[in-house]
Amino acid sequence: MGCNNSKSNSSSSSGSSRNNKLNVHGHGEVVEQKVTYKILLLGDAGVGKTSLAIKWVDGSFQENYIATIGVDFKKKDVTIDNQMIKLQIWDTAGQERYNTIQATYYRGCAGVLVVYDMTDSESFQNVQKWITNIEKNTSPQDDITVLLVGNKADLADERMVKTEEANAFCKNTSCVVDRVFEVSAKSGQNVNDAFMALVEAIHKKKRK
Ligand SMILES: Nc1nc2c(ncn2[C@@H]2O[C@H](COP(=O)(O)OP(=O)(O)O)[C@@H](O)[C@H]2O)c(=O)[nH]1
Ligand SMILES: [Mg+2]
Repeated sequence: MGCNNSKSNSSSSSGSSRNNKLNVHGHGEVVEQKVTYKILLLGDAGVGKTSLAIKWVDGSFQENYIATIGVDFKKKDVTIDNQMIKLQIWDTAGQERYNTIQATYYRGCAGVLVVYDMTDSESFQNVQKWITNIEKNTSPQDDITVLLVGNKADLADERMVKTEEANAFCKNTSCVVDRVFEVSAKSGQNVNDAFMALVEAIHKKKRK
């Protein structure tokens, strides 16, 4: 069992790198305390992981591409409670079978967005397999935070996965934030909210 219940009080410094040395200038003013969180995007091929990363970081969307961020990651800075947080967003280019993601990939990871396509019920059924993979390849000390994301909300007429069904899954699965975020990488709807909810949930734990 690789992740702690999100309601637990355990804290850990893994999954983040924190520069605890405050930069105190001559006047005793605290300038900056750097925090970096590594975030992974997991989920079946075609659910829109790459599209979500590109939408959030670059603000763009493409209808048709074999999109990969590649072996590299995207960077984005956000601010929570006046704290600047550096994010590394890792995508799983062409490794979208849950049994091919190995422990090394999770090293230093603070949080995961597990994405399904709400117009594809199989991608939702496979969410449990992604969670199992996370649990198998991480330890409770890693204290990884998981947020469930249902993508392609713009295709409302083709919806196959109910919101209540996804919320019930979240409530019954430890280490997953207790509600689903339904988003669209195409329209941008809720994309920022979903990423920020994950970062805030990670930050809340790490700060303890
Ligand atoms: N309608 C719609 N299509 C999307 C959305 N997100 C991604 N797509 C499309 O779904 C396909 C797969 O997206 P991609 O980001 O490559 O999925 P990945 O394999 O999970 O990285 C592409 O054709 C995207 O244009 C969305 O929110 N709405
Ligand atoms: Mg991709």
